[in-house]
Amino acid sequence: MPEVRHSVCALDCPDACSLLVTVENGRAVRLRGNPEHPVTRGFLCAKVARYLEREYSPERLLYPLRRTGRKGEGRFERISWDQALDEIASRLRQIAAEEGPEAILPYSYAGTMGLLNGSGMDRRFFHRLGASRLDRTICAATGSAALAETIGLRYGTEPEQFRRSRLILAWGANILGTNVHLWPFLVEARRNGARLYTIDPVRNKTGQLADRHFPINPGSDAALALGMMHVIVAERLYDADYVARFTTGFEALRARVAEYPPERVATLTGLSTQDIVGLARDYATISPAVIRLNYGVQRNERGGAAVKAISVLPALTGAWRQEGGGLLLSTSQAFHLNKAALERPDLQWKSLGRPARLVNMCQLGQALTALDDPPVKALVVYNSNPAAVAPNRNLVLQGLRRDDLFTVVLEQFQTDTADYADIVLPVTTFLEHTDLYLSYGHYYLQLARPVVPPPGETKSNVEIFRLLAARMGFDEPCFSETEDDMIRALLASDHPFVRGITLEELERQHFVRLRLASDGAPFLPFAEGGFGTPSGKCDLAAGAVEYCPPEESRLGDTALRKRYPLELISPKNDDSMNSTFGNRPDVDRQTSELTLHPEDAAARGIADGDPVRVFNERGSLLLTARVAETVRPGVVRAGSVRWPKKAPDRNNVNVLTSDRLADLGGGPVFYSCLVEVERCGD
Ligand SMILES: Nc1nc2c(c(=O)[nH]1)N[C@H]1C(S)=C(S)[C@@H](COP(=O)(O)OP(=O)(O)OC[C@H]3O[C@@H](n4cnc5c(=O)[nH]c(N)nc54)[C@H](O)[C@@H]3O)O[C@H]1N2
Ligand SMILES: Nc1nc2c(c(=O)[nH]1)N[C@H]1C(S)=C(S)[C@@H](COP(=O)(O)OP(=O)(O)OC[C@H]3O[C@@H](n4cnc5c(=O)[nH]c(N)nc54)[C@H](O)[C@@H]3O)O[C@H]1N2
Ligand code: SF4
Ligand SMILES: [Mo]
Repeated sequence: MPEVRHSVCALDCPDACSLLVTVENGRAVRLRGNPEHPVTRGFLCAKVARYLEREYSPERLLYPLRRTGRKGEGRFERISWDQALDEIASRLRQIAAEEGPEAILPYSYAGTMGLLNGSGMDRRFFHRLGASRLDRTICAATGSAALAETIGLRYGTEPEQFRRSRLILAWGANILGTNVHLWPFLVEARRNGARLYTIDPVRNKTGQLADRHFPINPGSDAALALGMMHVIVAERLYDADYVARFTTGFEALRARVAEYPPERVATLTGLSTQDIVGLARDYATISPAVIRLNYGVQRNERGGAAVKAISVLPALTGAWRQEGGGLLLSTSQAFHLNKAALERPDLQWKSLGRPARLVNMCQLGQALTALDDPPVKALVVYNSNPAAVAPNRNLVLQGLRRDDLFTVVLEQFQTDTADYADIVLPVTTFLEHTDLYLSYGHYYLQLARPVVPPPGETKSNVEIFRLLAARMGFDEPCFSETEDDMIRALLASDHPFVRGITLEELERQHFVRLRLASDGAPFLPFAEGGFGTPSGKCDLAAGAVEYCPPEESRLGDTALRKRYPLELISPKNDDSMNSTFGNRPDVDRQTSELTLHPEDAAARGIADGDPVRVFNERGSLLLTARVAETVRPGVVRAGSVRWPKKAPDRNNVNVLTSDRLADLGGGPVFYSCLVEVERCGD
């Protein structure tokens, strides 16, 4: 008899969908969105609607493997779990003894958003070991640091409230591609007369359906926000009452924005003066107005400034007062769970007597080739595919190729990174293990139990680190905790948003709204102030940034832009999830294309469909040209992130991207990347 079970999509996506899985004879046969979840609303994105192909793919890793070929070559032999765990434990023990435990580096990101498998037993293990700590900056660090300065909390407008908005700015946010469950609320809003504007160097699917599209220069968003505030202040369109009661630093902001009249902002952003003025007036006078800001806006050299300047706009206009007004970058900080009980950073005191050193994950290549005292001698990768996703790929590979580096990779599939491993460990998918999920795009906490049995000899990250801890002789009680113990530890929080939510309630209901407001009333986080800054007010002075164009841009370093005159951005591919699904042929094709504006193509004798070489001083890459006006002249686009091993030149776009850091938070600058393009011979 088919049975319907509940699960949660674990992919790194703001939607964190509630899933219904039909299981027949122990096999999942159907996957759909839970119609009862207020944000999932019964549908899934196209990529995960096909997730069962991945679940039952013949390419799934099922057994532990030991490398037999050269690093990167991909030749392995099957070994037993005992052999694998013994070898890992003895190598880690030896490296810790010889070089100190900080010679061991974990490398993980959001392959799963599950808290237990993403930052649970693994963190306990590495803290107890005294390993280097990874600074997990690769996605959101810059924007998070910016919000911390201006509004102080990563809370945002509830997605459900977008149906009440009258003006929606999708600012560096490809809603249809990366946050599709917000879209139905926009459709509802627009049926009631709302307008949707997109601000993006690329006219993607979302931009094509917008009422207005503003094709901004990459990395110039801070200038646009300053220009808008110039108009809003000059024309007295701000909410003086809100500003007086719930903000600080208005005078500093007023002085700063005076320096950014629309004419100046036009030369910086590539938008017309008229458009800037019009946008500012619409934003300040159409109400409620909401900004869907996404992380696309902060993956550049000026990303911190951009998020700081943009994030004070709704305080200036008082948009936070209204249901359907405000700004949404992330909701994640509202999940005030007991992370310390889960991660146990205190265990570092036992191993090292101090916090371990921090290694920025955006600079993995440097960490593996230049870091000293101690050098990195062991790398343990899970929930991530750095050989594909990390910037400055040539340097990353140089590091991964080192013969004296011991590399362990926990994976579901034989990725490029797994090809460099000494030992590969096969792991479960989210359909096969227990986990607890927060979301960075809504306010529901969710529990998922295994819905199908793990295939072959796969084990979860939690189980693997539990077994490794035992092998290492770590005997603290936290290493023998069950998944349920770990969830109870996380829920042991006194914060009013979480207080009283129990495992039993989650078990019964599958998803539980945080206790944000009484009786399911709309959550208006900053309607009456309540910002997370030291003053409790929105810090307008922090938003009063100074702007200059990114060095690596068409308005930046002169010598550089002469050699490499095109700005490459490599945003998310609609039908994949970073490098997850990169083994699908359709995804491989989508991520093999470079979109150029007709003027830039013509100037180089490039026609649609031509093979092209894209290059800069960091590397060179082969792609297929797509000539289209969806990018503005001077900007080229390649969807990310391709599996390099599927490409004829075994490479991907991150061979071109830089491992310099953004202006704040230690985040990456994937989209500050100058290149030149030439047609290749046939
Ligand atoms: N389908 C799909 N969904 C995903 C992912 C995926 O790979 N595929 N990845 C997930 C992850 S890890 C994340 S972090 C989120 C990210 O979600 P988003 O932030 O929405 O994704 P991006 O594609 O990085 O960027 C969004 C848009 O910003 C634009 N952009 C680039 N540079 C600039 C700029 O300087 N200014 C402005 N205004 N716009 C700019 C890009 O052209 C793109 O259209 O999506 C998640 N969801
Ligand atoms: N050029 C360019 N590069 C980018 C970006 C970009 O926009 N452009 N985006 C950046 C961003 S925002 C991000 S977040 C990063 C994402 O980079 P990553 O976090 O590395 O994301 P994925 O590429 O999806 O790789 C996740 C891997 O985890 C594995 N996995 C899934 N579940 C589990 C599990 O339970 N256990 C284990 N052990 N493994 C599991 C999957 O099989 C997959 O191979 O990429 C960054 N890189
Ligand atoms: S990837 Fe996002 S939209 Fe797709 S099913 Fe998962 S959570 Fe939902
Ligand atoms: Mo991300």
